[in-house]
Amino acid sequence: MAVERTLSIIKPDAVAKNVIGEIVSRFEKADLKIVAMQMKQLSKQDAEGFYAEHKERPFFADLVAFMTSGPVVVQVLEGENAIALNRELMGTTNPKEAAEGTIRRDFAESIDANAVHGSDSASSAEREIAYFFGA
Ligand code: IDP
Repeated sequence: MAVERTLSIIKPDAVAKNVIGEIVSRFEKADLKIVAMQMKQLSKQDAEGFYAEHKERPFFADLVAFMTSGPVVVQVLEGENAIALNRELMGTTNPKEAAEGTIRRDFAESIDANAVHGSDSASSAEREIAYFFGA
């Protein structure tokens, strides 16, 4: 398996709940290394650009409002199979359907406030890492 990098965001709901450390600890216990990390208040423009692929979806305005409602923690995770591994640790988009022991099952309330973001493919990871951290 290849060593990959993926972009993770701890979303405003999880930051507000004081579980940054618990979430980061799950990444570390799964052998993902935090190779970059930044706490950031996203602007409307930051959030709209990041989620541009969803701009025609009915939930886009709510998603942008939520992502700018408080600080987030943006990280680059590195490790074997990091993209799929992070998605596995996160659980499904809707926390009510997420498997036991996943981050979303344990820390998220709803499909809008679902604790974490993780790149879903190698091409998204590349674009998303560059979006926040440059080359
Ligand atoms: P993902 O975060 O699990 O990759 P995506 O389909 O890429 O899910 O959607 C991005 C984000 O948009 C989700 O994490 C969630 O916060 C929000 N979202 C997705 N689908 C819905 C929906 O049907 N209603 C409200 N928010 C949604």
